[in-house]
Amino acid sequence: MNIFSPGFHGRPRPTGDRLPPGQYRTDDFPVLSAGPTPRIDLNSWVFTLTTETGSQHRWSWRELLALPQEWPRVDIHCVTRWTKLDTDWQGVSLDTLLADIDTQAAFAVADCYGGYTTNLPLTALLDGKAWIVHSFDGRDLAPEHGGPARLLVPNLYFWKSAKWVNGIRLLDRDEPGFWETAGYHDYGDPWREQRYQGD
Ligand SMILES: Nc1nc2c(c(=O)[nH]1)N[C@H]1C(S)=C(S)[C@@H](COP(=O)(O)O)O[C@H]1N2
Ligand SMILES: [Mo]
Repeated sequence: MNIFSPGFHGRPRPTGDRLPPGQYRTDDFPVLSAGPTPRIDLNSWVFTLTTETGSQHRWSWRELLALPQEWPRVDIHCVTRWTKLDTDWQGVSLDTLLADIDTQAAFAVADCYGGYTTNLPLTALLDGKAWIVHSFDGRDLAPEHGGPARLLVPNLYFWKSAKWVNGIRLLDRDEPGFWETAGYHDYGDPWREQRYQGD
């Protein structure tokens, strides 16, 4: 089963139309990390979803891989102005992880091994817009790019795609993450050029 990139319809748009304002295209894959790359043993890896009432749902590495897999092909946009087109990933949709979760929350924070955080409205994670990915270009996701697993939210600037993700907290109130606290935009839509608070 192969699931093609949702969100884009019809034949691919010409490259120029796929560059958000102020972005340039690169075929490299730059590494941007605010700290050292954590090394995570797959035997102890765990992903924890915590709802606004404090109930927790956990998946081990084996349990993550046993869930239905998807193969999103998406464009990614870093706030430092590079855009990489047609990146290929494999992972589990947040729709799958959230399917049986009872929540009224409107907000989410992604937590990571190493301590990085980023916030999103819960709607940004639903309806085929976000995945926990563990492979890139047909190979295990490299540690510097967030392996063993990262969040992938291609509709938003790439700082929202938390590397080494180990949990998502669902919250009633918005709670700014690492870059958002430092002045980056709360939502971060590249097509509206929401780079900094106030954009
Ligand atoms: N845990 C964690 N996730 C992170 C970051 C980070 O420093 N730590 N940097 C963010 C930023 S600013 C970007 S642009 C992308 C970079 O991902 P890459 O290094 O795979 O290109 O990861 C995002 N996720
Ligand atoms: Mo970034």
